[in-house]
Order: sequence, then C-alpha cells, then structure tokens
Amino acid sequence: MEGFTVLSVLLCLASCHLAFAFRDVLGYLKFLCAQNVGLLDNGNFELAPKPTNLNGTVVLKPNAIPKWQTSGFVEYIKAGQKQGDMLLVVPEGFAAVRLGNEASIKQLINVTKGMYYSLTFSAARTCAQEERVNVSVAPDFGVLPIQTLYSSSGWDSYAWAFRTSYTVAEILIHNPGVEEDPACGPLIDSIAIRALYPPKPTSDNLLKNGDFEEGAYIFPNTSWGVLIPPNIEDDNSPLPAWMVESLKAVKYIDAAHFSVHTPTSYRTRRRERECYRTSG
Ligand SMILES: [Ca+2]
Repeated sequence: MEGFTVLSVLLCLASCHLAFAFRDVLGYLKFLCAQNVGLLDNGNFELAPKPTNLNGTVVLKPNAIPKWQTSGFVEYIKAGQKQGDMLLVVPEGFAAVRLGNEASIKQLINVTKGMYYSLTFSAARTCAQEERVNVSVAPDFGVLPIQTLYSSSGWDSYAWAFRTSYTVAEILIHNPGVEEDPACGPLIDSIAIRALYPPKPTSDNLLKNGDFEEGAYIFPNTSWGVLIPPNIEDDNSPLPAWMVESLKAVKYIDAAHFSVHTPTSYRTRRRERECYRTSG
C-alpha cells in the first residue's frame, strides 16, 4: 500500500511538472505571437484570389486577395508574367501585387499599444522612372522612393517604422503616383513586421544601439539586407536611436550573409546575426 502511495505521489509530481512545462511552452508561444515577428497573414500574396475575382491580372473585388483589403487598380501578378516585352519581377515565390495610380492594399493586425514596430516589404518598380510608396499606420506615414535599384535582381527590401496608438494597427501601402498609364506602379511583395525595443545606453557604450543589434526585420532566406530610406521627416526609425540623414539609403544587413563584426558572450543568437553598413 505504501509503495502504491509513493508511486501515486511520484506520478502526480511528474504530471504536475509536465503541466507546468506545457504551460511554460504555451506562455512562450504566446509571447512570440505577441511580438508580431515575421510575415503578415498572406504577406507574400501566395494565397491567390479566386479566378472569378480576377479579370486577367486585375483584382475585381476589394476583398478578393485573402487577408487583404484593396482599393483602386490593383493587379495580381504571377511569376514569369510579361508586360509587352518587359518581364515583371516577382520578388518572392509565385505571386505579388502591383498598385496602379492611387491604388492601395491594407490589413489590420493586433499590436501592443505604445510599442514601436518596423515594417519590412519588398518592392520593384515597373514602367515609371520614379515611383514612390506611401506606407502608413495612422497617424504615422512615410513616403519611400523606389526609383533607385540597389540589388541586381531588380527589386529591394525596404524598412519603415511606426509607433502604435491603439491595440489594432491598419497597415496601409498606397501608390500616390499619377502615371499616364494607370496600370504602371510598383510591385509589392513579402510584407513583414517586427517589434522594436529601443535600447538604452550601457556601461560599455554610452551610444544607444551603438552596435546596431536592434533593427528592422530581415527575411532569413534573403541575402541582400533591408534598405532604410532617408527619413528626416519621420518620427521613428527602423534602426532605433539612429536616423538616416544622407540622400542615400542605408542598408541593414546580417552576419548570416555578410562579414560583419559580431558581439559575443551575453547576446542572443538572433541578435548576433545583425549589423549594418552604408550602401551605394
Ligand atoms: Ca510572393
């Protein structure tokens, strides 16, 4: 009988331990989800509209693209598609969207009120010599120039930062252009987000974020980093504590794809992968 009691106690302790471990794992997963790290829902546009909601490439309904609301002349562009003799560049995977004159896409996401976030997205210009993208989370917005190509692939990834005023943020990407051909406009793909934690000076370094360990989301399977456009007029920076004041963008890169000085010892593996350099 005593043996049975001891066994019961041991089983109870073991199950309690497992329950606590399970709760810890759940808590950690909730913590990760709350950080909003990674692609937005269908942020790479690989979930396609129903064929009945498309007329060729043109999206016919505002909610045709899963998880997104569109406005204006929006096209769903598939890899390998041509416009005349020009091959349209799809930055990632099977598909992307193209925003015509005054067209926009938007998505609501849950966020932590008062928190800083950085948005990363890929964009390619098409017919126009100069194209711009207006990225906003009300009341913040930024107009990012797309005309300069830094990568040889015909498109680049860009970062923009904002601070939330509510627990829900509406991510809106808008083409403010008024080209002669309303179909002309930037291609957009791979929209991701990352919470930013503005660093404080340490006893080792009085500069805030002097080692550039805190910054924009970099797609782990990409090797070209993220452009941080000049943003003199913006309140927030995707590279916390730093502002880009030159006419050129700055490229934020990671140690996984570039040779950079990486800190050792107490820093996390994720943070060890990041650094930055000037581009151009
Ligand atoms: Ca895609």
